[in-house]
Amino acid sequence: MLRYLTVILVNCLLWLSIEHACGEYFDSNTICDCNCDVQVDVVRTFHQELQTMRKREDDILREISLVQTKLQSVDKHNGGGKPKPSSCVEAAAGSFKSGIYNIKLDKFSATPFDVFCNEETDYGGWLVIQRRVSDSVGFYRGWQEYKKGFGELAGNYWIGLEKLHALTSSCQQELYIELQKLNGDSYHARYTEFLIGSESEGYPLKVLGNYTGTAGDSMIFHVGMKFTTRDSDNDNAPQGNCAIDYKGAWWFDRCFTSHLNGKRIQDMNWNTLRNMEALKSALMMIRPTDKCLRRLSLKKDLYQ
Ligand SMILES: [Ca+2]
Repeated sequence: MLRYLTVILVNCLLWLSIEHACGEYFDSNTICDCNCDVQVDVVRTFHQELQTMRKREDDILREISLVQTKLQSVDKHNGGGKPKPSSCVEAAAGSFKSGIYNIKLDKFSATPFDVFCNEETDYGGWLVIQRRVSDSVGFYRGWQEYKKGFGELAGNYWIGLEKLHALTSSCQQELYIELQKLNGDSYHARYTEFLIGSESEGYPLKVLGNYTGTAGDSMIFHVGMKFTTRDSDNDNAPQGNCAIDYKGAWWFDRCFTSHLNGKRIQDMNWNTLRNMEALKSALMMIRPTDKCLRRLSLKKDLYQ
């Protein structure tokens, strides 16, 4: 269309110029008394200008095509124009159903990964970081496995310290722990903040926030402690390694008031619930705080 309009415009200008060179009126009944050399020059000049304009038109069309390709690439990278969710609040926003969702965390990797989102507890949006429901998966493991994560997303599961660090340090999170006793009674412990440091720091429990709940606060004792596994002793016990002594891995001090990563279900402890009383199940979940949600909301606005 642009090329067609350009040709019409140039032809009109050419016609007017010839008309001007030949006198005020130029029709079949008028004898041309103009200088033919001038007429030829005018035609040549406009022909050259026409060629120049066509070249510019081609250049512009090429640039438009390039920009369109780049925009399509950006759309593809962002999953069809929408940014990939970075939390369960965003991922399960449309369905409100618990299950496995795909999220992306720039701080962790350019590749998205699956997480289990819980939509049952307190209006949902919780991301499961640890779950114990049976002894089908052993939790007495070394540093690399605790770093990477293990188990099954919908079953016995440990998300991995590297993801936990990325999740909690990218945007402020709260922590929800649900515990069940052998008799079936359920209890919970909730903390307004939860922040895990980096591997170079020893994945410490840096921030926990304020406690509310029914299980009692058995986690506060561990704030500031690095993570300890059977092959990486970062605890405060001068003799030995708490992870070996209690067959698990945790933010051990000397050694614990809570320990939910015991080898078997019966090795788990939450002392304020009742010291050394066996538990039936455990569930640890994180969710963006209001402060984080405001940031996510701002980020979403930028994409719209
Ligand atoms: Ca030690």
